[in-house]
Amino acid sequence: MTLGLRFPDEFVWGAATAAYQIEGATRDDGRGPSIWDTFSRTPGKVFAGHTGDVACDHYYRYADDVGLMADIGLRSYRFSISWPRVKPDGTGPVNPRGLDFYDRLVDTLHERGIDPVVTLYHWDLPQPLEDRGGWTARETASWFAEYAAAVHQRLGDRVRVWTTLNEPWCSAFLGYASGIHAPGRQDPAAALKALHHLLLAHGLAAGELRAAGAETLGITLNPSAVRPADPDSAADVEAARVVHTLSNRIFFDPLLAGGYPPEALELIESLAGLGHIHDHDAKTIAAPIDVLGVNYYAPTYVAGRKGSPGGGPNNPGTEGIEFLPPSGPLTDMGWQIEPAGLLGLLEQIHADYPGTSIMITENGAAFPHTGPDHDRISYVDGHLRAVHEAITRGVDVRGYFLWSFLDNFEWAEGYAKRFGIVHVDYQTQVRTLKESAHWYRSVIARNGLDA
Ligand code: GBH
Repeated sequence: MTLGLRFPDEFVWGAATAAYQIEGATRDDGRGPSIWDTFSRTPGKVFAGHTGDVACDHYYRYADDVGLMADIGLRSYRFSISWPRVKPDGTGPVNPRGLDFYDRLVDTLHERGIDPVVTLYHWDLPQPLEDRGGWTARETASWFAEYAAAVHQRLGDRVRVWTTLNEPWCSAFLGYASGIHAPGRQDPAAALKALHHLLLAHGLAAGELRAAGAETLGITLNPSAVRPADPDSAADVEAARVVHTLSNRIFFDPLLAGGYPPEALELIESLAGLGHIHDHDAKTIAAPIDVLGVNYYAPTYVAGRKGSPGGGPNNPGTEGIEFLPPSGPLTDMGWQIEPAGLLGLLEQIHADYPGTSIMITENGAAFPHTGPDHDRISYVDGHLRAVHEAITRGVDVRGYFLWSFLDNFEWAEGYAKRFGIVHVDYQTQVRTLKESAHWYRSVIARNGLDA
């Protein structure tokens, strides 16, 4: 018998969710409206007009859900806090009943021996703040830091790991450039201002959390694994470098290397000016972090092609670069399945930002709920092998959070796409462990995979 692939003893095995995607109870206990409540009610924005009003009803079923997590053997659970539950107006007084929910959740997790990992912002901006400019307004960054401090004050004695934002690329570009996510604005200048204010929000909140004694601090990004269509073509390699700079380094460098790369700054200046970037922001944004959260789903292939319109509104500055359509095996989202993309990305972060500790804060796949769950198992198995290989090559990867614990509200796709290892029947709210949940339990139990 062979031992197979074993992960480090301290490796953290978890699963992840986000507030608006699972909680429901959007009008209960004093919660205010978020931009996703508004957006999901806007005709044509979300598949079949689905909303998060009920979602998985996790707000009321959290205790049973934590029981299922314990059945699966999760050591850690990554969830997000709903800003509009904690501060219904976004700023101003705390709504204690909103915090009570997370208090109960955290206590229940501890009772089952599951370590909570908190994300402070997973896209549900309080609508009153969007009405005041949303992420295009500098004040939003300060309000976020105040909210973060309020959450830490209540939960800081029981939560060790804190991350500020989930995927600010999505908040900025999907929210304000292409508009496929809330608030649905389509203005490249607004997107680049939002990007800066999101980074600033992270930095200010990191300062608050550190001062309050947070043990482990970080942020979660969704870096693109950008690959040249033809690695032997100089034009394609250059195209990959440009996209890596404008969609990845535009986040990595301010956070980890003290400032925007010059090419990114040129793009920002040409589209939005530089008036929104203040002298001390670079220092604030570069507040030291303990862990970088990486979410990875699929690679991005690009080619240098003169005359190509580029990657569309989510990728300003990429004229002359073609974004290739996904090919080979795809998930139900139409995303290309390629674990090597994750390995390459991890090695690149390790090489360019040495000493960075990484957690895979999301990885997983949507597949329809028909027949066996082999596709999801094979997706996760393949990506775990990539993570293991990265660790073998010296990358400091501390843990893996499977997206997602439950089937849930998949943003613009509504409930049509199922990422869960636990099936949710939305008519009855009955949960059923999928084959992938049983498989994941055995992975966790033996801290690794068969050879
Ligand atoms: C994550 O987003 C989210 O954090 C999570 O809430 C969500 O449920 C999960 O993944 C599954 O979607 O064609 O321009 O959109 C992933 C977001 C989706 C961002 C794919 C990049 C491709 C570029 N990513 N997207 S674009």
